[in-house]
Amino acid sequence: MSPKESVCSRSYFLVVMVFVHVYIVNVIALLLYVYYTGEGDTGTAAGPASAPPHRATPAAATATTTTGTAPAPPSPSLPKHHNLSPLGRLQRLEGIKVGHVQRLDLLPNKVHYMKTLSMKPLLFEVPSFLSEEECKLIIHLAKLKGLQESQIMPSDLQHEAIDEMDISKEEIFNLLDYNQDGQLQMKEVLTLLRFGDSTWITPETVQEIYTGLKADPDGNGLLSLEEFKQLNTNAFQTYLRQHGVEKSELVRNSKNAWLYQGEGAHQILRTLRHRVIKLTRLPPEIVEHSEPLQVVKYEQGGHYHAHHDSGPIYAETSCFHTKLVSNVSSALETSCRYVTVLFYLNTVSGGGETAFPVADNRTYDELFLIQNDTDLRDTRKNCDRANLRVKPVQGTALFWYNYLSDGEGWVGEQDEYSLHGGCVVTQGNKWIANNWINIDPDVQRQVKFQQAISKYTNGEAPAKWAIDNIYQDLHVEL
Ligand SMILES: [Ca+2]
Ligand SMILES: [Ca+2]
Repeated sequence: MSPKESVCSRSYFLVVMVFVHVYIVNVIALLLYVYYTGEGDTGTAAGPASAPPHRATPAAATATTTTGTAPAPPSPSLPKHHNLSPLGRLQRLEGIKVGHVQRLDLLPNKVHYMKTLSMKPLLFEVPSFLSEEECKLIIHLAKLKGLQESQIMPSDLQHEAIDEMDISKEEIFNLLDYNQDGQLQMKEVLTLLRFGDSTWITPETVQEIYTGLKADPDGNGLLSLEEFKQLNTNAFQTYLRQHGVEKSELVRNSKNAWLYQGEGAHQILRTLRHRVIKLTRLPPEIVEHSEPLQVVKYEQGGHYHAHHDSGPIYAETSCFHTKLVSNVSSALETSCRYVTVLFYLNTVSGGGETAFPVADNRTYDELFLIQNDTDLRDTRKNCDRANLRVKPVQGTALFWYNYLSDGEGWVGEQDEYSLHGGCVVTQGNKWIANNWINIDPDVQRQVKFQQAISKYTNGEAPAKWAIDNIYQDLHVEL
């Protein structure tokens, strides 16, 4: 592995963990984890940065079948025994090529057409997936439920937590100095500043902070270890809080509500679930036990900087939703959102496009995303530089895969090209809803999860198996 690749993996981790809203302590734990599993390489100036945790050949080969019936003939090409899984192989729609249109039969009296918007990620658009009445009803239900701020304002408490951790300045410096040149470049500093529910920091604000804190006395725009040591760990965030943080300076500026979609839910929400099952062709029991519907409202000026909906998969990674069956505690947790289905509930008067900065790029390079003067993930500034932008039109559904296939009919590696964000709404409000379909890359863990949750549904298992408990780490409150 080249130094550049391992560099990307590490910064990638930071970004991913930021956006799955893991608390700051977890992020630091993760940093240390990545750091120490990388052995001593980080100390040498010319050597590669720390290695990432082992990429999983998804679903560990040690997994055993839980069905106990019909043992398949041992075959090295089918290590995961998908054929034995009651969930079967996952269907994955074909994109064919950008612009390709295919007919869908989702409703008895209406034909839908689905257009391929990009191959990386595999992304589709389905106009009129929802009717105007259905969109209005979903917005109405969200209002009845009550919308909460999607991101809380940064607080002192989060920042105290980091102070209590026993990490030396040198260690943090080494973690951040990706290219190991003994200086922190702007892009390296920017990565530091994107922990948890913090403030989104631009290169301009970093310059302002350097000046305000006299952090860069030699004025070369770089932080040396000596200069870094003079700063408190939270100096940047503290400085910003003291100068006042606007909502527009957060990673996301929106409100949301979660709507339960299981048995007994409002008919429109059940209808939507069934339509999503038809659209994605994924096993109904998996879709039924995925996260509830998230409804999001962006007011004028609202945005969401580009992010991944779900993180990378390493051998050590566990999913929030299958934690109860895996009995493994891991520093690496993610939401395992195999698929995102995004619904536009209104036509936005101005702005509010969904941007895919690197869709169908030839390569994905994390460092390319954060240039010294331009951050392509910044949807307040650089949406017009995104490779693909989708205008919000009422009733349209966007649908994409956050993970590749493993080639054997199950979930494979993360598709980094699925990076996306919400551009600033310049006029009116923007209402969207998200359905995520959560699938554990370890097929046996997903099978165990399905078995456990069906027991709960039948009243045979304790309340910890309620949907709101399973997805509590994703901040779902029903
Ligand atoms: Ca550096
Ligand atoms: Ca300097």
